[in-house]
Amino acid sequence: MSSSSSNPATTTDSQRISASTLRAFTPTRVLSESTSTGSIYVLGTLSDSPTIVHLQKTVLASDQVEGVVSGLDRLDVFLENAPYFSAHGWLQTPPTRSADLAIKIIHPATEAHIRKYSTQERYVVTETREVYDTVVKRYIGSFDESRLAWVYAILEGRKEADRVLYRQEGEDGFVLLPDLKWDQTSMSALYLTVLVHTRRISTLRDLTRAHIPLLQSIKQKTFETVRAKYDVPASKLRLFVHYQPSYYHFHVHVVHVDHEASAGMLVGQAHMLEDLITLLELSPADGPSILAQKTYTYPLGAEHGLYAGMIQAGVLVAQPEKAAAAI
Ligand code: G7M
Repeated sequence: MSSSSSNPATTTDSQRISASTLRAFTPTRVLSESTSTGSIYVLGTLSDSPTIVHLQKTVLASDQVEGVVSGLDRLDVFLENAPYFSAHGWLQTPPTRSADLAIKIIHPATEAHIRKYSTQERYVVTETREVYDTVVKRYIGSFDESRLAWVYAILEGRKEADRVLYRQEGEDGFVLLPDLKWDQTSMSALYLTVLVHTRRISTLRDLTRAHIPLLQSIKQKTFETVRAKYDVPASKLRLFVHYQPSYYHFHVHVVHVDHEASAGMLVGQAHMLEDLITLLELSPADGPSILAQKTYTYPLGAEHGLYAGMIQAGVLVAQPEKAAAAI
């Protein structure tokens, strides 16, 4: 993400996005929205490039609550049915006040980004080992490596280096850092990511018994680091792995148990790290692991790169497309 100080509408790789850069953003359409989180993905143009902006109202952290109710600037009550009242409140605006919005920007956004964040029909697919061999493996092989640039930049210490919480070098090593999704304000929304150094594990299907020490080490170091850094005990953490993931480089999600469930935490897509370790332990000493052999059933969006292959293989039946609304 970048911006130019001389021309707010121009961006280069070495500079950053700023409020003035964003004045040149022209929205074109809403890709998707969530009424439960009050967040919205908007597609638009910035410096002639497609750009996705994700807007979400920040949550109040518990240490910010003091004085919020007693110090409101304005209150508009829109429902009065004593003892029930509903209102919109406006906070005062002292200079120290916390941010109103958590904003994520993808600039320039690729067609793959636009598809990923668009509202889409979702289907449940069942992927046997055979479907993996004939459809999924080919898709993973064709996955554009440039989409992993952000992963390699973190692993090589070129990006987000100041955010890294734990780093262990070497083929058996990994990096623990806050996920893009977490702004580090509310502990109950804690969301971290573990990225492994090895490039040999695309998905959990590639895990073997030989990876058990790596997975145990991820677990232990994550527990120790989160306890030391955030004072959150192991018993408050969910460690899980996605199948299908969005990126074919093995990573583990670390999420506070009180985090409201999002699509990526639902049954089907999320696999507890502990369960993966157990299934590897139960796998035969020689030959493919249970994780490599088993059938997986998971949700798949019609905009996902695997959708066409699943239709071709007869795993899914083609559905008519729906048009998106413009702003
Ligand atoms: O398992 P799956 O592939 O769906 O998850 C990828 C995870 O990586 C998501 O939780 C993203 O929020 C996170 N993520 C994606 N990007 C592009 C970044 C990034 O640039 N930095 C960090 N820290 N996390 C990211």
